[in-house]
Amino acid sequence: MQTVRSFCRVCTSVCGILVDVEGDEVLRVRGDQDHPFSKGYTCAKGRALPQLHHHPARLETPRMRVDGQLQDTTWDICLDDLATRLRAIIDEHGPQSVGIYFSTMESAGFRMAEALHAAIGTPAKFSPLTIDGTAKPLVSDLVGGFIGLSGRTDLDNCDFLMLVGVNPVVSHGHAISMPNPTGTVRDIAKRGQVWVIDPRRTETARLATGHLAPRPSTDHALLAFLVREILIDGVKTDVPVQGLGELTAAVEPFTLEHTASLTDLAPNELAKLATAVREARCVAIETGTGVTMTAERGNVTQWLAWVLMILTGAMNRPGGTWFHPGFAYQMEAFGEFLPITPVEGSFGPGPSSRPEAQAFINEWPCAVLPDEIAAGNIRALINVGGSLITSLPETGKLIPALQNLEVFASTEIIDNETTQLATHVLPTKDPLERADITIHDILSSRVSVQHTPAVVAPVGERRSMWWVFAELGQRLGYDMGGLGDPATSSDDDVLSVLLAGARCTFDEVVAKGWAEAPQALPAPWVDDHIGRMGGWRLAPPLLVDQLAALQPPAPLVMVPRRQRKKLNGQLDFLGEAAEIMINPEDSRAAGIINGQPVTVRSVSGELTGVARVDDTIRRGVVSIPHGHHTANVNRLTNKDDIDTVTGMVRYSGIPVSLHPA
Ligand SMILES: Nc1nc2c(c(=O)[nH]1)N[C@H]1C(S)=C(S)[C@@H](COP(=O)(O)OP(=O)(O)OC[C@H]3O[C@@H](n4cnc5c(=O)[nH]c(N)nc54)[C@H](O)[C@@H]3O)O[C@H]1N2
Ligand SMILES: Nc1nc2c(c(=O)[nH]1)N[C@H]1C(S)=C(S)[C@@H](COP(=O)(O)OP(=O)(O)OC[C@H]3O[C@@H](n4cnc5c(=O)[nH]c(N)nc54)[C@H](O)[C@@H]3O)O[C@H]1N2
Ligand code: SF4
Ligand SMILES: [Mo]
Repeated sequence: MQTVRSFCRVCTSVCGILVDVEGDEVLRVRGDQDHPFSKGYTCAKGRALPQLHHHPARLETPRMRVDGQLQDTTWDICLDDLATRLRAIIDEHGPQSVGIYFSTMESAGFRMAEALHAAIGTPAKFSPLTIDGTAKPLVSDLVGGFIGLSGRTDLDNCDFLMLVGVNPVVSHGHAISMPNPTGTVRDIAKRGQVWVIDPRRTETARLATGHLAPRPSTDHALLAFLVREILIDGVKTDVPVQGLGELTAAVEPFTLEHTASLTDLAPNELAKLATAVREARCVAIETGTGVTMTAERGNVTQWLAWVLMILTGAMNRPGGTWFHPGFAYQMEAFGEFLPITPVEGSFGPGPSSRPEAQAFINEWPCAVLPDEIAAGNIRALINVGGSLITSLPETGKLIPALQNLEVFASTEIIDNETTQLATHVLPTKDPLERADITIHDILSSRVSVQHTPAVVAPVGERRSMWWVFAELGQRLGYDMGGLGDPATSSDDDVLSVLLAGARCTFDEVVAKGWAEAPQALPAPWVDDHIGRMGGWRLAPPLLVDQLAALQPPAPLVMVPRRQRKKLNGQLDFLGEAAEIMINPEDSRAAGIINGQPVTVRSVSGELTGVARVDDTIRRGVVSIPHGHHTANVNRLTNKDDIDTVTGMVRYSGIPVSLHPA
C-alpha cells in the first residue's frame, strides 16, 4: 500500500488529503493533518473520492452516436467525427452556432477549453455564473468600480458576522471557501456575534447567536432597514463614499413597521438586530445562493449588504472584509491602471432569440439555451464538465432542446442523464487521475496555490481534458495558443504555463505542494482604487431603480438548498434523499403527511418527492434540494423568469402549490 499526498477537488475548499492506494485500487481518503490550510479537515464528499473513482457507471471509453445509438469508439474516430461536424456547422452557420458551457475543476482543461472558445470566436458562452449568482460581480462592478473585487470575511478577526442566505456548515460558503465551517462559526460566536438570516433554522443557525427567518425574497427589506438605521445615527467611518443623499432617499420607505410587514418578522426581533448592528465594531456579511438566486432581488440585497459593510467600516479592514488579490493575477501589480468601471455597468448584446436578455461578463444567460436552439441559432453545444439536466432551468423545455442539437459533445467521468443525450461522450481523467493546481485562485480561502501529482493512472481510455480540447482544436485547424502540445506535453507541462508569472515558480509549488503569499489588511491597492474612484458608490442608479420596482413575493414559494453528502448534480451514490421540507401549518393546509409523497407544482411543471414536515422551516416556504435526477427541482423553474440586467435565472422565490401525491 502506498499513501499519496494530494488535495481534494470536489469543491473549492481544496482540503489537503492523504490517499491510500494499492495497485490501481483507491482504498481511502483522509485529512492531511500537516496541511497548512485545512489542517486535517475533510468532509463526506471528499472522503467519497474512492467511490467516485470506482463508480459502477464510470466512463472509460469515448462514445459516439451512430444511427441514434451511443456506441463505444476510439479517440481518433470520435474526435475526427466531432471536428468534421463542428467544422461543417461553423462554415455554414458561423461561429455563433456553437455554444460552450464551462464548468470544471480541472485547471488545465478549463484553460484549454477557453483557448478553444477563443479560437472558435463564439459569443454563445455559458457557465454557472447565470445559474448560481451574478449579483456578486455586478455589485463589485457597480459599487466597487471593479468586477474583480472579490470580498470575503476576515474570519480570524471578525467578531460580528451576518450570514444571509448562506449555510456554510453544509456548503463551506458561497463563492468563497471555508474549510472547517463548524469550527469557524463556533469560534466567531464564542468571541462575538453570528446572525443567520434564513427561512430555515439551518445547521449554521444552530451554532449562531441569533437567527431571523424572514419571508424568502425579502432580505433586501431587512438590509435596507438596517442601512436606514445606521444613516439615522450618522455614518461612523471616514471611508470615502459618494451617493449618500440618493442612498438615504432609496432606503427611506424601510421603516420598522414597513419592514416588519414585508419580512413577516416581529418588530422587536428587527429592533434587536438593529441595536446589535449599531454596537458592532464593524459588520461583516456573507451572502449565498439564498440571495444570489433571487434574480433581481439578489442584486439589490447584495448591494445593501455591501452598503452596510461600507457604512460600518468593514471594507478592507481587520475583522471585516478583505479582497482577494489573486495568486496568479496579482491585482496590486495593476497599480493606477486597475480599471474603474462605469457606474452604469457594462453589458453586451445577448442572443437574438431573447431580446430582453443581455450578455454579462461576456456570457449569455444559461436560461436562453432552449430558445437559441429552437431558433436554429445554436446547433452544436460543447459541455465542459456540467450536469446540464440537473443544473439548467426548466428541464421540461431543456431536454427536447438538447435532443434537437446536431452536435452535443460532453466531457464527463460518470454516465448520467446528460451524457445519455450527447452525440459525442468524451471521458476525461477524474480528480485522482490527473496532476492539477487549484483552479481560479480568487476562490481560495488564502492567497495561495496548490499542486498535486496524479494519485493513480487513468482507467480505460480516459484522457486529460486539456488534451481532448487541444486535439479537437488542432483538427478544427486552430492555433491553440501554446498552452501545450497534445502529442508531447504532460499535465505538469500545461500547468506550469498556467502559473507562469505567478507569485512563485511552478517548481516551488510542486516541491512543497503549496505556496502562500502574505495577505495585507488593509490592502493598499483596494484603498487606492476606491480613492481614485472618489469613494465607494453607494447608490448606483440601476440598483436604486431595481429596489424601487420590487413587489412583495407570493405567499408560498420554493427555495433551494444544498445537502451535506451531495455536490450539485453529483455523488448520488452517497444516498441523500430529495426530501421536500414543509412547515407543519402549510402541510396541514394542503393535506400533506410527513414521510408521504408530495407533489409540488409551479407554472413550469411539477415534481414529486417525500415530504419532511418540519418546524425548522418557516411557513410560506417549500425547501427543495438541488441536483437530484429524480425529483429534479428544475422541473419547477422557468427559463423566462430571469433578471434582465445580468441574465441570472430565478431559483429561489418561485410561486408553488402543494398537493398530496
Ligand atoms: N455539501 C455541499 N456543498 C456545496 C454544494 C453542494 O451541493 N453540497 N454546492 C456548492 C455550490 S456550487 C455552491 S454555489 C455553494 C452554495 O452555498 P450556499 O449559498 O451556502 O448554499 P445553501 O447551503 O443551499 O444555503 C443557502 C441558504 O439560503 C436559504 N435561502 C433560500 N432562499 C432564501 C431567501 O430568499 N432568503 C434567505 N435569507 N435565505 C434563503 C436556504 O434555506 C439555504 O439555507 O455550495 C457549494 N458547496
Ligand atoms: N434549481 C436549481 N438549479 C441549480 C442550483 C440550485 O440550487 N437550484 N444550483 C446551481 C449552482 S450553484 C451551480 S454551481 C450549478 C452546477 O451545475 P453544473 O455546472 O452542471 O455542475 P454539477 O452539477 O456539479 O455537475 C458537474 C458534472 O461534472 C462531472 N464531473 C465531476 N468531476 C469531473 C471531472 O473531473 N471531469 C469531468 N469531465 N467531469 C467531472 C460530474 O459527474 C457532473 O456530472 O447548478 C445550478 N443549478
Ligand atoms: S470541503 Fe470540499 S475540498 Fe474539503 S473534503 Fe469536502 S469536498 Fe473536498
Ligand atoms: Mo454554485
